Amino acid sequence: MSCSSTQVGIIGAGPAGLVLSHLLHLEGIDSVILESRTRAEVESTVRAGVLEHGTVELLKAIGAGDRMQREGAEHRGVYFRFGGETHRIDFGEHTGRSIMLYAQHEVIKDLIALRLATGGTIHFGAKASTFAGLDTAKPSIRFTASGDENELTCDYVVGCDGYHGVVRPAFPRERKEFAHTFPFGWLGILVEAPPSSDELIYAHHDRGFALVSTRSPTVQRMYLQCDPHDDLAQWSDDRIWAELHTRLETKDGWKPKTGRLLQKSIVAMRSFVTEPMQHGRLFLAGDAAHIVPPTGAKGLNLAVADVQVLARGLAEFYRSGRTDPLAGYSATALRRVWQAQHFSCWMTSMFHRVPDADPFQQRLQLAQLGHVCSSPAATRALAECYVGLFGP
Ligand code: RFL
Ligand code: PHB
Repeated sequence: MSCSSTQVGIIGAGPAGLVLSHLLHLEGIDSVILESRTRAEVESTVRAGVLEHGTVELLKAIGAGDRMQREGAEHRGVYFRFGGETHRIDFGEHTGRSIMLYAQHEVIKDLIALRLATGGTIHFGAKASTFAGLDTAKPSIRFTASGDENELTCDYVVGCDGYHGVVRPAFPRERKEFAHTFPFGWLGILVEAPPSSDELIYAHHDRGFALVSTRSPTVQRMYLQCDPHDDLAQWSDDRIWAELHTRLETKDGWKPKTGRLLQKSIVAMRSFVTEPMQHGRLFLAGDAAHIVPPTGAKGLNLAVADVQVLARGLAEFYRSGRTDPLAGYSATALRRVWQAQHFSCWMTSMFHRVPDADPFQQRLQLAQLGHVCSSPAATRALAECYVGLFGP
Protein backbone atom coordinates (compact mmCIF):
# COMPACT_ATOMS: atom_id res chain seq x y z
CA MET A 1 0.00 0.00 0.00
CA SER A 2 1.37 3.45 -0.84
CA CYS A 3 0.77 6.24 1.68
CA SER A 4 0.68 10.01 1.28
CA SER A 5 -0.64 12.96 3.24
CA THR A 6 -2.26 16.36 2.79
CA GLN A 7 -4.12 18.89 4.93
CA VAL A 8 -7.61 18.41 3.44
CA GLY A 9 -8.61 15.20 1.62
CA ILE A 10 -11.43 15.86 -0.84
CA ILE A 11 -13.46 13.05 -2.43
CA GLY A 12 -15.06 14.01 -5.75
CA ALA A 13 -14.06 16.35 -8.60
CA GLY A 14 -17.51 17.82 -9.19
CA PRO A 15 -18.26 21.51 -8.68
CA ALA A 16 -18.08 21.16 -4.87
CA GLY A 17 -14.71 19.39 -4.72
CA LEU A 18 -12.99 21.49 -7.37
CA VAL A 19 -14.15 24.87 -6.02
CA LEU A 20 -13.25 23.84 -2.46
CA SER A 21 -9.78 22.72 -3.48
CA HIS A 22 -9.11 26.01 -5.25
CA LEU A 23 -10.50 28.18 -2.43
CA LEU A 24 -8.20 26.32 -0.02
CA HIS A 25 -5.24 26.81 -2.35
CA LEU A 26 -5.91 30.57 -2.38
CA GLU A 27 -5.69 30.45 1.44
CA GLY A 28 -2.39 28.54 1.29
CA ILE A 29 -4.00 25.25 2.37
CA ASP A 30 -2.95 22.01 0.72
CA SER A 31 -5.55 19.54 -0.54
CA VAL A 32 -5.76 16.40 -2.69
CA ILE A 33 -8.83 15.43 -4.75
CA LEU A 34 -9.68 11.77 -5.31
CA GLU A 35 -12.04 11.22 -8.25
CA SER A 36 -13.26 7.76 -9.26
CA ARG A 37 -14.01 8.64 -12.91
CA THR A 38 -11.58 9.57 -15.66
CA ARG A 39 -10.94 13.21 -16.54
CA ALA A 40 -12.71 12.71 -19.89
CA GLU A 41 -15.82 11.31 -18.18
CA VAL A 42 -15.97 14.10 -15.62
CA GLU A 43 -15.54 16.73 -18.33
CA SER A 44 -18.27 15.36 -20.58
CA THR A 45 -21.18 14.57 -18.22
CA VAL A 46 -24.10 16.82 -19.19
CA ARG A 47 -25.92 18.22 -16.17
CA ALA A 48 -26.74 21.73 -14.99
CA GLY A 49 -26.79 24.96 -16.96
CA VAL A 50 -27.96 27.81 -14.72
CA LEU A 51 -25.46 29.70 -12.57
CA GLU A 52 -26.75 32.12 -9.94
CA HIS A 53 -25.28 35.60 -9.69
CA GLY A 54 -23.28 34.60 -6.58
CA THR A 55 -21.81 31.53 -8.31
CA VAL A 56 -20.80 33.66 -11.30
CA GLU A 57 -19.14 36.23 -9.03
CA LEU A 58 -17.26 33.54 -7.13
CA LEU A 59 -15.97 31.86 -10.30
CA LYS A 60 -14.77 35.25 -11.55
CA ALA A 61 -13.13 36.09 -8.20
CA ILE A 62 -11.14 32.83 -8.06
CA GLY A 63 -9.89 33.16 -11.64
CA ALA A 64 -12.23 30.57 -13.23
CA GLY A 65 -14.53 33.00 -15.02
CA ASP A 66 -12.76 34.04 -18.24
CA ARG A 67 -14.32 31.53 -20.66
CA MET A 68 -17.67 31.70 -18.85
CA GLN A 69 -17.73 35.48 -19.43
CA ARG A 70 -16.85 35.02 -23.11
CA GLU A 71 -19.03 32.02 -23.95
CA GLY A 72 -21.82 32.01 -21.33
CA ALA A 73 -25.07 33.90 -21.89
CA GLU A 74 -26.32 36.35 -19.29
CA HIS A 75 -30.12 36.18 -18.83
CA ARG A 76 -31.94 39.01 -17.08
CA GLY A 77 -35.27 37.22 -16.83
CA VAL A 78 -37.20 34.04 -17.43
CA TYR A 79 -40.56 33.23 -19.08
CA PHE A 80 -43.44 31.40 -17.42
CA ARG A 81 -45.95 29.97 -19.92
CA PHE A 82 -49.40 28.73 -18.92
CA GLY A 83 -52.89 28.86 -20.39
CA GLY A 84 -51.25 29.41 -23.80
CA GLU A 85 -49.79 32.78 -22.72
CA THR A 86 -46.28 33.85 -21.83
CA HIS A 87 -45.34 36.04 -18.85
CA ARG A 88 -41.87 37.40 -18.13
CA ILE A 89 -40.24 37.46 -14.70
CA ASP A 90 -37.79 40.37 -14.92
CA PHE A 91 -34.82 39.64 -12.63
CA GLY A 92 -33.19 43.00 -13.32
CA GLU A 93 -36.25 45.02 -12.38
CA HIS A 94 -37.03 42.98 -9.25
CA THR A 95 -33.56 42.12 -7.91
CA GLY A 96 -30.93 44.05 -9.89
CA ARG A 97 -29.32 40.65 -10.57
CA SER A 98 -29.09 38.20 -13.47
CA ILE A 99 -28.19 34.54 -14.05
CA MET A 100 -25.67 32.95 -16.41
CA LEU A 101 -26.34 30.06 -18.80
CA TYR A 102 -23.09 28.09 -18.99
CA ALA A 103 -22.93 24.29 -18.92
CA GLN A 104 -21.74 22.54 -15.76
CA HIS A 105 -19.22 20.44 -17.70
CA GLU A 106 -17.68 23.63 -19.09
CA VAL A 107 -17.37 24.97 -15.51
CA ILE A 108 -15.72 21.64 -14.61
CA LYS A 109 -13.24 21.89 -17.51
CA ASP A 110 -12.30 25.44 -16.46
CA LEU A 111 -11.86 24.44 -12.80
CA ILE A 112 -9.76 21.35 -13.59
CA ALA A 113 -7.50 23.38 -15.89
CA LEU A 114 -7.13 26.07 -13.21
CA ARG A 115 -6.41 23.57 -10.43
CA LEU A 116 -3.75 21.79 -12.49
CA ALA A 117 -2.18 25.08 -13.64
CA THR A 118 -1.85 26.22 -10.02
CA GLY A 119 -0.16 23.04 -8.80
CA GLY A 120 -3.26 21.24 -7.54
CA THR A 121 -3.39 17.45 -7.17
CA ILE A 122 -6.34 15.59 -8.66
CA HIS A 123 -6.12 11.79 -8.83
CA PHE A 124 -8.52 10.62 -11.57
CA GLY A 125 -9.55 6.95 -11.56
CA ALA A 126 -9.06 6.96 -7.77
CA LYS A 127 -12.02 5.39 -5.96
CA ALA A 128 -12.28 6.08 -2.23
CA SER A 129 -13.69 3.14 -0.28
CA THR A 130 -13.10 3.19 3.49
CA PHE A 131 -11.74 5.40 6.25
CA ALA A 132 -9.46 4.86 9.22
CA GLY A 133 -8.70 6.90 12.34
CA LEU A 134 -11.91 8.90 12.12
CA ASP A 135 -11.78 9.60 15.87
CA THR A 136 -8.16 10.75 15.76
CA ALA A 137 -6.57 14.04 14.64
CA LYS A 138 -5.27 12.29 11.48
CA PRO A 139 -8.06 10.46 9.66
CA SER A 140 -7.16 8.63 6.48
CA ILE A 141 -8.91 7.64 3.27
CA ARG A 142 -8.27 4.28 1.61
CA PHE A 143 -8.59 4.36 -2.16
CA THR A 144 -7.80 2.22 -5.17
CA ALA A 145 -6.13 3.56 -8.29
CA SER A 146 -4.92 1.45 -11.24
CA GLY A 147 -5.64 -1.66 -9.16
CA ASP A 148 -3.38 -0.56 -6.27
CA GLU A 149 -4.43 0.13 -2.67
CA ASN A 150 -3.48 3.56 -1.35
CA GLU A 151 -3.92 5.58 1.82
CA LEU A 152 -4.21 9.37 2.10
CA THR A 153 -3.79 10.80 5.61
CA CYS A 154 -5.25 14.25 6.29
CA ASP A 155 -6.42 16.70 8.97
CA TYR A 156 -9.94 16.82 7.50
CA VAL A 157 -11.93 14.70 5.02
CA VAL A 158 -14.57 16.35 2.84
CA GLY A 159 -17.16 14.27 0.99
CA CYS A 160 -17.92 16.09 -2.26
CA ASP A 161 -18.78 12.69 -3.69
CA GLY A 162 -22.39 13.21 -4.75
CA TYR A 163 -25.55 11.43 -3.66
CA HIS A 164 -24.12 7.90 -4.14
CA GLY A 165 -20.81 8.66 -2.41
CA VAL A 166 -19.00 6.87 0.40
CA VAL A 167 -18.59 9.64 2.97
CA ARG A 168 -22.24 10.02 4.08
CA PRO A 169 -22.52 6.28 4.94
CA ALA A 170 -19.48 6.73 7.22
CA PHE A 171 -21.49 9.15 9.40
CA PRO A 172 -23.13 7.77 12.56
CA ARG A 173 -26.49 6.10 12.07
CA GLU A 174 -28.22 8.71 14.26
CA ARG A 175 -27.97 11.35 11.54
CA LYS A 176 -31.31 12.69 10.35
CA GLU A 177 -32.39 12.23 6.75
CA PHE A 178 -35.30 13.99 5.08
CA ALA A 179 -36.39 12.66 1.71
CA HIS A 180 -39.17 13.02 -0.79
CA THR A 181 -39.51 11.28 -4.14
CA PHE A 182 -41.66 12.98 -6.77
CA PRO A 183 -43.95 10.81 -8.90
CA PHE A 184 -42.41 12.10 -12.13
CA GLY A 185 -39.09 12.43 -13.93
CA TRP A 186 -37.54 14.63 -16.60
CA LEU A 187 -36.64 13.53 -20.08
CA GLY A 188 -33.74 15.81 -21.10
CA ILE A 189 -32.54 16.33 -24.66
CA LEU A 190 -29.65 18.14 -26.31
CA VAL A 191 -30.57 19.47 -29.75
CA GLU A 192 -28.44 20.80 -32.57
CA ALA A 193 -30.43 23.95 -33.35
CA PRO A 194 -30.37 27.70 -32.81
CA PRO A 195 -32.00 29.03 -29.61
CA SER A 196 -35.81 28.97 -29.61
CA SER A 197 -36.03 31.81 -27.10
CA ASP A 198 -33.80 34.58 -25.71
CA GLU A 199 -34.57 33.40 -22.14
CA LEU A 200 -35.62 30.10 -20.49
CA ILE A 201 -39.28 29.07 -20.80
CA TYR A 202 -40.95 27.12 -17.97
CA ALA A 203 -44.26 25.80 -19.29
CA HIS A 204 -47.31 24.47 -17.43
CA HIS A 205 -49.58 22.27 -19.55
CA ASP A 206 -52.36 19.72 -18.95
CA ARG A 207 -50.04 17.04 -20.42
CA GLY A 208 -47.19 18.00 -18.07
CA PHE A 209 -44.26 20.38 -17.62
CA ALA A 210 -41.83 21.42 -20.38
CA LEU A 211 -38.68 23.56 -20.20
CA VAL A 212 -36.72 25.31 -22.94
CA SER A 213 -33.12 26.04 -21.98
CA THR A 214 -29.93 26.61 -23.94
CA ARG A 215 -26.27 25.67 -24.02
CA SER A 216 -24.78 27.68 -26.87
CA PRO A 217 -25.82 29.43 -30.08
CA THR A 218 -25.89 26.02 -31.78
CA VAL A 219 -26.86 23.55 -29.02
CA GLN A 220 -30.11 23.72 -27.03
CA ARG A 221 -31.30 21.89 -23.90
CA MET A 222 -34.98 21.02 -23.42
CA TYR A 223 -36.83 18.94 -20.85
CA LEU A 224 -40.23 17.20 -20.67
CA GLN A 225 -41.95 15.84 -17.59
CA CYS A 226 -42.26 12.05 -17.98
CA ASP A 227 -42.88 8.95 -15.90
CA PRO A 228 -39.64 8.27 -13.96
CA HIS A 229 -39.94 4.59 -14.92
CA ASP A 230 -40.23 5.29 -18.64
CA ASP A 231 -37.79 3.52 -20.91
CA LEU A 232 -35.95 5.85 -23.32
CA ALA A 233 -36.93 3.44 -26.12
CA GLN A 234 -40.56 4.58 -25.61
CA TRP A 235 -39.51 8.12 -26.55
CA SER A 236 -38.83 8.31 -30.28
CA ASP A 237 -37.56 11.64 -31.61
CA ASP A 238 -40.96 12.22 -33.24
CA ARG A 239 -42.81 11.64 -29.98
CA ILE A 240 -40.48 14.03 -28.12
CA TRP A 241 -41.03 16.81 -30.68
CA ALA A 242 -44.79 16.24 -30.73
CA GLU A 243 -44.94 16.58 -26.91
CA LEU A 244 -42.70 19.65 -26.90
CA HIS A 245 -44.85 21.31 -29.55
CA THR A 246 -48.07 20.55 -27.68
CA ARG A 247 -46.85 21.54 -24.22
CA LEU A 248 -45.16 24.72 -25.41
CA GLU A 249 -47.81 25.95 -27.84
CA THR A 250 -49.12 29.48 -27.42
CA LYS A 251 -52.19 31.28 -28.69
CA ASP A 252 -49.95 33.23 -31.07
CA GLY A 253 -48.44 30.11 -32.69
CA TRP A 254 -44.93 29.99 -31.12
CA LYS A 255 -42.94 26.84 -31.97
CA PRO A 256 -39.58 25.49 -30.68
CA LYS A 257 -36.80 25.29 -33.29
CA THR A 258 -36.16 21.65 -34.08
CA GLY A 259 -32.93 19.88 -35.06
CA ARG A 260 -30.92 16.69 -34.69
CA LEU A 261 -31.11 15.15 -31.18
CA LEU A 262 -27.57 14.75 -29.83
CA GLN A 263 -28.50 13.09 -26.55
CA LYS A 264 -31.52 11.96 -24.50
CA SER A 265 -31.72 10.84 -20.88
CA ILE A 266 -34.28 10.42 -18.09
CA VAL A 267 -33.68 11.59 -14.53
CA ALA A 268 -35.79 10.87 -11.46
CA MET A 269 -36.75 13.81 -9.27
CA ARG A 270 -36.15 13.78 -5.57
CA SER A 271 -35.50 15.97 -2.55
CA PHE A 272 -33.06 14.87 0.12
CA VAL A 273 -31.29 16.55 3.05
CA THR A 274 -29.03 14.98 5.66
CA GLU A 275 -28.37 16.67 8.99
CA PRO A 276 -25.82 17.47 10.24
CA MET A 277 -23.34 17.94 7.40
CA GLN A 278 -20.33 17.31 9.64
CA HIS A 279 -19.17 14.69 12.09
CA GLY A 280 -15.82 15.12 13.81
CA ARG A 281 -13.27 15.62 11.05
CA LEU A 282 -15.65 14.50 8.28
CA PHE A 283 -17.65 17.04 6.25
CA LEU A 284 -20.22 16.73 3.48
CA ALA A 285 -20.78 19.31 0.73
CA GLY A 286 -23.02 19.51 -2.34
CA ASP A 287 -25.09 16.57 -3.58
CA ALA A 288 -23.43 14.31 -0.98
CA ALA A 289 -25.52 16.14 1.63
CA HIS A 290 -28.59 17.28 -0.29
CA ILE A 291 -30.49 16.84 -3.54
CA VAL A 292 -33.06 19.28 -4.91
CA PRO A 293 -35.47 18.70 -7.81
CA PRO A 294 -33.96 20.45 -10.88
CA THR A 295 -36.93 22.80 -11.43
CA GLY A 296 -35.26 25.50 -9.33
CA ALA A 297 -31.81 25.04 -10.98
CA LYS A 298 -30.17 25.10 -7.55
CA GLY A 299 -28.04 21.93 -7.18
CA LEU A 300 -24.71 23.20 -8.50
CA ASN A 301 -25.25 26.59 -6.90
CA LEU A 302 -25.84 25.01 -3.49
CA ALA A 303 -22.71 22.90 -3.88
CA VAL A 304 -20.68 26.07 -4.49
CA ALA A 305 -22.38 27.92 -1.59
CA ASP A 306 -21.57 25.03 0.81
CA VAL A 307 -17.87 24.99 0.04
CA GLN A 308 -17.57 28.76 0.38
CA VAL A 309 -18.76 28.43 3.99
CA LEU A 310 -16.54 25.40 4.59
CA ALA A 311 -13.45 27.03 3.08
CA ARG A 312 -13.92 30.06 5.37
CA GLY A 313 -14.07 27.76 8.41
CA LEU A 314 -10.99 25.78 7.37
CA ALA A 315 -9.06 28.97 6.57
CA GLU A 316 -9.81 30.35 10.03
CA PHE A 317 -8.66 27.11 11.63
CA TYR A 318 -5.35 27.07 9.77
CA ARG A 319 -4.84 30.82 10.34
CA SER A 320 -5.64 31.12 14.05
CA GLY A 321 -6.48 27.66 15.38
CA ARG A 322 -10.08 28.81 16.04
CA THR A 323 -12.56 26.01 15.39
CA ASP A 324 -15.87 27.82 16.02
CA PRO A 325 -16.45 28.89 12.36
CA LEU A 326 -15.83 25.28 11.31
CA ALA A 327 -18.19 24.03 14.03
CA GLY A 328 -20.89 26.32 12.62
CA TYR A 329 -20.53 25.00 9.04
CA SER A 330 -23.48 22.64 9.07
CA ALA A 331 -25.96 25.07 10.62
CA THR A 332 -24.91 27.89 8.27
CA ALA A 333 -25.00 25.75 5.13
CA LEU A 334 -28.32 24.10 6.05
CA ARG A 335 -30.13 27.45 6.27
CA ARG A 336 -29.50 28.04 2.57
CA VAL A 337 -30.08 24.38 1.71
CA TRP A 338 -33.60 24.45 3.19
CA GLN A 339 -34.47 27.75 1.52
CA ALA A 340 -33.33 26.34 -1.84
CA GLN A 341 -35.19 23.11 -1.08
CA HIS A 342 -38.36 25.09 -0.45
CA PHE A 343 -37.96 27.11 -3.66
CA SER A 344 -37.24 24.00 -5.75
CA CYS A 345 -40.32 22.21 -4.36
CA TRP A 346 -42.44 25.33 -4.90
CA MET A 347 -41.37 25.58 -8.56
CA THR A 348 -41.91 21.83 -8.98
CA SER A 349 -45.40 21.91 -7.49
CA MET A 350 -46.48 24.91 -9.60
CA PHE A 351 -45.50 23.39 -12.93
CA HIS A 352 -45.84 19.59 -12.85
CA ARG A 353 -48.90 17.51 -13.56
CA VAL A 354 -49.37 15.22 -10.57
CA PRO A 355 -50.64 11.83 -11.75
CA ASP A 356 -54.28 11.38 -10.64
CA ALA A 357 -54.53 15.00 -9.45
CA ASP A 358 -58.08 16.29 -9.65
CA PRO A 359 -59.03 19.36 -11.72
CA PHE A 360 -59.32 21.38 -8.50
CA GLN A 361 -55.56 21.07 -7.88
CA GLN A 362 -54.79 22.01 -11.45
CA ARG A 363 -56.87 25.19 -11.07
CA LEU A 364 -54.92 26.00 -7.88
CA GLN A 365 -51.65 25.73 -9.85
CA LEU A 366 -52.96 28.16 -12.46
CA ALA A 367 -54.14 30.55 -9.72
CA GLN A 368 -50.70 30.47 -8.12
CA LEU A 369 -48.90 31.03 -11.43
CA GLY A 370 -51.27 33.91 -12.18
CA HIS A 371 -50.49 35.48 -8.82
CA VAL A 372 -46.71 35.07 -9.22
CA CYS A 373 -46.83 36.75 -12.63
CA SER A 374 -49.23 39.59 -11.78
CA SER A 375 -48.41 40.70 -8.22
CA PRO A 376 -45.13 42.66 -8.13
CA ALA A 377 -44.54 41.44 -4.58
CA ALA A 378 -45.02 37.79 -5.59
CA THR A 379 -42.92 38.23 -8.76
CA ARG A 380 -40.15 39.71 -6.68
CA ALA A 381 -40.27 36.89 -4.13
CA LEU A 382 -39.83 34.35 -6.93
CA ALA A 383 -37.12 36.37 -8.71
CA GLU A 384 -35.10 36.73 -5.49
CA CYS A 385 -35.04 32.96 -4.98
CA TYR A 386 -34.25 32.26 -8.64
CA VAL A 387 -31.18 34.54 -8.68
CA GLY A 388 -30.11 33.17 -5.29
CA LEU A 389 -30.95 36.01 -2.90
CA PHE A 390 -31.84 33.87 0.09
CA GLY A 391 -32.17 35.16 3.64
CA PRO A 392 -29.44 34.86 6.31
P1 RFL B 1 -21.23 15.78 -8.39
O1 RFL B 1 -21.20 16.72 -9.53
O2 RFL B 1 -22.16 14.62 -8.45
O3 RFL B 1 -19.74 15.26 -8.20
C1 RFL B 1 -19.44 14.17 -7.34
C2 RFL B 1 -18.16 13.52 -7.85
O4 RFL B 1 -17.73 12.53 -6.89
C3 RFL B 1 -17.24 11.41 -7.59
N1 RFL B 1 -17.29 10.24 -6.68
C4 RFL B 1 -16.20 9.64 -6.15
N2 RFL B 1 -14.89 9.89 -6.31
C5 RFL B 1 -14.01 9.08 -5.63
N3 RFL B 1 -14.39 8.04 -4.83
C6 RFL B 1 -15.70 7.75 -4.67
N4 RFL B 1 -16.07 6.73 -3.89
C7 RFL B 1 -16.67 8.58 -5.34
N5 RFL B 1 -18.03 8.58 -5.39
C8 RFL B 1 -18.39 9.60 -6.21
C9 RFL B 1 -18.16 11.30 -8.80
O5 RFL B 1 -17.58 10.56 -9.86
C10 RFL B 1 -18.38 12.76 -9.15
O6 RFL B 1 -17.46 13.23 -10.14
O7 RFL B 1 -21.54 16.52 -7.01
P2 RFL B 1 -21.34 18.05 -6.55
O8 RFL B 1 -19.92 18.50 -6.75
O9 RFL B 1 -21.94 18.12 -5.21
O10 RFL B 1 -22.21 18.93 -7.58
C11 RFL B 1 -23.61 18.85 -7.60
C12 RFL B 1 -24.14 19.15 -9.01
O11 RFL B 1 -23.47 18.32 -9.93
C13 RFL B 1 -25.66 18.95 -9.12
O12 RFL B 1 -26.31 19.44 -7.97
C14 RFL B 1 -26.26 19.68 -10.35
O13 RFL B 1 -25.87 19.08 -11.55
C15 RFL B 1 -27.80 19.70 -10.26
N6 RFL B 1 -28.45 20.32 -11.42
C16 RFL B 1 -28.51 21.69 -11.57
N7 RFL B 1 -27.92 22.50 -10.66
C17 RFL B 1 -27.92 23.85 -10.86
O14 RFL B 1 -27.40 24.58 -9.99
N8 RFL B 1 -28.46 24.45 -11.97
C18 RFL B 1 -29.06 23.70 -12.94
O15 RFL B 1 -29.49 24.23 -13.97
C19 RFL B 1 -29.14 22.27 -12.74
N9 RFL B 1 -29.74 21.48 -13.66
C20 RFL B 1 -29.05 19.49 -12.40
C21 RFL B 1 -29.69 20.11 -13.50
C22 RFL B 1 -28.99 18.10 -12.30
C23 RFL B 1 -29.59 17.34 -13.28
N10 RFL B 1 -29.50 15.94 -13.17
C24 RFL B 1 -28.74 15.18 -14.09
C25 RFL B 1 -29.92 15.34 -11.93
C26 RFL B 1 -30.30 19.35 -14.49
C27 RFL B 1 -30.28 17.96 -14.36
C28 RFL B 1 -30.99 17.14 -15.42
C1 PHB C 1 -30.60 23.37 -17.76
O1 PHB C 1 -30.30 24.22 -18.62
O2 PHB C 1 -30.08 22.25 -17.74
C2 PHB C 1 -31.61 23.69 -16.73
C3 PHB C 1 -32.19 24.95 -16.71
C4 PHB C 1 -33.15 25.24 -15.74
C5 PHB C 1 -33.51 24.29 -14.82
C6 PHB C 1 -32.92 23.03 -14.82
C7 PHB C 1 -31.97 22.72 -15.79
O3 PHB C 1 -34.45 24.58 -13.89
